[in-house]
Order: sequence, then C-alpha cells, then structure tokens
Amino acid sequence: MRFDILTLFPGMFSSPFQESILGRAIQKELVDIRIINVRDFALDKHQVVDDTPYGGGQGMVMKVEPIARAIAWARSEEPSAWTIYLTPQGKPFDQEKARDLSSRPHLILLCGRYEGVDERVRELFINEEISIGDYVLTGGELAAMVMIDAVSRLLPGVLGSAQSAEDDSFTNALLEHPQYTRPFDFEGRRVPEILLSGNHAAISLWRRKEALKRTALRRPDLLAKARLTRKDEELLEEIRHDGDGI
Ligand code: 4FV
Repeated sequence: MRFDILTLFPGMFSSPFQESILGRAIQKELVDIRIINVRDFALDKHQVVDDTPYGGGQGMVMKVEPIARAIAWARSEEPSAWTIYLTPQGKPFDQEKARDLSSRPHLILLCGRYEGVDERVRELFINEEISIGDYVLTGGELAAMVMIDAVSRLLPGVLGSAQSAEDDSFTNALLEHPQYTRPFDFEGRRVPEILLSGNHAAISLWRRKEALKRTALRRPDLLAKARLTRKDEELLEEIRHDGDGI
C-alpha cells in the first residue's frame, strides 16, 4: 500500500516510520511512504506557499497552486489515488474508517498548516476530509501519522499474528478486556485466577464479560451500537446484578 504525504514539514516524518511494526512493514515493502514537500511545487523565486486571507482576519492560508501541482505529481502514476485532507472539519476517524481505507492501494494525505487550505483545494482535489479528533493541532502531520499507523497495522503481514488485529478494541465495537502478564502478584495485586485455569472457554467468557463491563462503564455509546449476542445480554444482566455500577 502506498501513502503519499503532502506537507510543508517533511522532517517531521523522519523517525516515526523507522521504528517497530511500521519500520518493518516498510522494510518488507508492505507499506511504501513518499514524503512530498509542497514547497517544492511553489515555482516562484521565494517558493511562497501561503498568503493572507481574502476578507481579512488573522493567520495565513495555504495557496492552491503549489498543492494542485503536488497532488498532480502524486497522482501521475495513479490518477485514481484517494486524496484525503486532514482537518478538524472532517468526518471523525475511527476503526471502521481505518479498515475501509486499508482496502485502497494508494492514499494521498494532505497536511494542512496555519488557518488551513484555500477552499478551492477542497472543491477541486479532495475526495474525503477526515478529523482525528475535536481539538486543534498546529498541523495535519501528526494526524497523518495516526492514520498511517491505524491503517497499516490492518494490512496482511504487518502485524505478527493475524489474530491480534481481529480482536482488538473497536473491531467488534467493544473495548478490550483487561490484560495481565508476569508477575502473578504485584504489590499484593494478583492476576485473576481464571486466567491461570487453562480453561479456555471460561477464560474467553471472562474476557467477554470484562469487555462488556468496561464498554458499558466507559463508552455506553459504543455498547449501544454493538451487535450483542444473547449470551452478551445474559452477561450484561449478570454485570448489572453484580452492581458493577452500570
Ligand atoms: C486536525 C485534526 C487539525 C487545524 C489547523 C492544522 C490543524 C492547522 N487535522 N484532525 N484535529 N489540523 O487539528 O486532523 O492547519
């Protein structure tokens, strides 16, 4: 899968993609990332990429021409590359969107800066606007990194055991169950016995119940849209009966 990142600060991407899972995915050529400096497509002597907003107001706006040329260059090999603008005004990014994007061969990610981009960029070149959260960043670069990480780990061969992408949070719309590892006893706090029982059916039932409890307590909005089995409803009844505050 190819990711083209359009940015005014290419240096921000030097280290995040060298480490761990993403670093290995790049080495294994499962993921190919091109960092494209929009300033290289500003053809005037001073390579101007931003200007004051028409109608006045504070801050600067990114100019349309350098972005238009940069997108045309990125699309030169793949005209149908899906082009995303990271912006607080976009659709909220979530696991479902990550899974949807992981089926595309080529994504172009436009990272905004300053007050954002000229509106004609959106009208002419952007297929989808996505936000990673209701807060304001200094630039879209970190949002692009978040998206590349969440999408890449869903690609076949990127994560060690295929299993782990299947049962992580949000995949089946519930938060994940508690995890434990050695030591068995830490400052008097012991690992739930059930996890050492070797009874895998009982362990997965405990984990499902804990996932339901955690989701009900922390994200009732997710529980409301989760597809629950009859067994889940029984477990939720038990949880309510146990008075675990839900
Ligand atoms: C953002 C977000 C974000 C807004 C002004 C860049 C900044 C500056 N991008 N999800 N939240 N972008 O805050 O994606 O241009």
